[in-house]
Amino acid sequence: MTIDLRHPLPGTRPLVVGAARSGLAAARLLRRHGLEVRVCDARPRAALAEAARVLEEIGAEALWEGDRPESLDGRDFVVWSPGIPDRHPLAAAARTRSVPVLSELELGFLAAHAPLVGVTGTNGKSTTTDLVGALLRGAGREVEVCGNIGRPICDVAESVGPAGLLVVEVSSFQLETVSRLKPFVAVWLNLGPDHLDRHGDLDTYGALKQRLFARQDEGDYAVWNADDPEVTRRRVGVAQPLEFSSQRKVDEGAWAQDGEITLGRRGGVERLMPARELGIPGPHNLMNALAALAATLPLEIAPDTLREGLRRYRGLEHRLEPVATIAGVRFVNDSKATNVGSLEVALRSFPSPVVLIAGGRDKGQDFTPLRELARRSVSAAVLIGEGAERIAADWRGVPVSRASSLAEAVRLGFEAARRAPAGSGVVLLSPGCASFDMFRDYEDRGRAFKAEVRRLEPEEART
Ligand code: UMA
Ligand code: ADP
Repeated sequence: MTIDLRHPLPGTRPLVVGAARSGLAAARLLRRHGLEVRVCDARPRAALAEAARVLEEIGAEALWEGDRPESLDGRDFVVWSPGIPDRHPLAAAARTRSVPVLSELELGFLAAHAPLVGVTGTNGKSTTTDLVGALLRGAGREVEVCGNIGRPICDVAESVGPAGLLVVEVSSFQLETVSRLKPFVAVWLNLGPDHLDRHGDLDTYGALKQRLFARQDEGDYAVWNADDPEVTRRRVGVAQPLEFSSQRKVDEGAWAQDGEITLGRRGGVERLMPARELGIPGPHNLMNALAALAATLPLEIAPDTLREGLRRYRGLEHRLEPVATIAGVRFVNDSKATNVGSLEVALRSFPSPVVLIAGGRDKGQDFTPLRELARRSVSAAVLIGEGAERIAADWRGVPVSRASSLAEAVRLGFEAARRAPAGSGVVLLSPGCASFDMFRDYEDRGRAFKAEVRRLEPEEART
């Protein structure tokens, strides 16, 4: 027997692996359909008290310290959490036993009534996903923004009707365990080195991104970055192509030329607005906006509505977010910069050299491609976390110091930036590394940074 969501499931007795946000959302969805759900997690019950309470309440079985192959016994399919690499022994055991493994993302897709707009890439996913959501909402469409952005798709998949849309941020982790995912619109923003500790090399990482497009058909749309050769050389699938570019006109899609954002569709051209009127700053955000526009083309939104939406949209917390100016020093929170590409964008965003706070969980990244840029644009770097030594080694010639906490880094950064000519000092937190060595996640790190900055204010008032 199979249970039919919108699409059939491979069985009735799932094992959900991971009891964090994705696992709990998947368990809730499956229990709503009456399946006999077992959830396992490596951590002990004491560390997951709230999850334990939720699972009890919905009537799911829980196996704590239980991410072991034996947890598969009696199970006919597995729902996988993205944070767990799929080389895990439990996934290997499932494959040996021919038990299908699907990601929480795929389960959400199978349950969804609405078509999906899926956004992937190395950087800009959250901003673009959120912006697509804002543009669609502005057009009066029923929409939920979900996925890797922090809200599991399984929590909202069934709450949007067939005329609405699910706008989903899609990570490479989620794509490790998909085989049926078929978005109506799929967007590939860019590709650069990231998550190499998990995926090994750029080609494996890129091949995972390709899976977003692999099962689309001729009625679907694929949105490609025409300026990123790493994306253009990996175009796959049969969906109708749309492109975006900040350098040249494209046949179908969105581009910027001479500062004008322009749309092209079925031979027609619409000059939308000057790029400088965008509510989010910087060339990278222009690309995000163009990608979002290209993604909305199949949805036939009126140009006036798009214009209004783009002017109003102000971006997300933790992305080059201005925090405060204290004694002439500007503090900027870019905690979401967790890889080399986003760090590069941040360093290029300031006209004069900044004091940079960087470091964190070392994902095996190479910072040498940024050495010359750092020598020009970083007056001093305060390094934190596990990645500190690698950055220091890769950036010979850049003045660096170490801090054992973010609080100390903020203090050292402030002192260094005060030495800059009046009014030009900037302390930028743009770590270029993941946060998990010192913080729960990048949001926790960003909030900690802002709290430390605020602590400087009264001190400053006393001096
Ligand atoms: N666990 C095991 N065995 C292991 C390892 C972990 O049982 O060997 C357990 C852990 O104890 C934990 C659970 O599995 O309880 C881990 O779940 P998870 O890491 O998938 O956490 P979620 O809360 O479900 O968060 C995930 C995404 N996390 C990751 O991909 C690491 C969130 O993206 C996402 O927002 C959320 O699903 C909702 O869709 C975060 C992220 O860092 C923001 N993403 C990466 C990125 O953006 O760079 C890809
Ligand atoms: P993601 O969800 O892919 O991590 P975000 O929108 O959260 O993307 O942005 C993450 C980081 O990358 C931020 O530091 C931001 O300034 C930077 N960034 C945003 N868009 C781009 C882009 N198109 N190219 C490079 N870096 C970007």
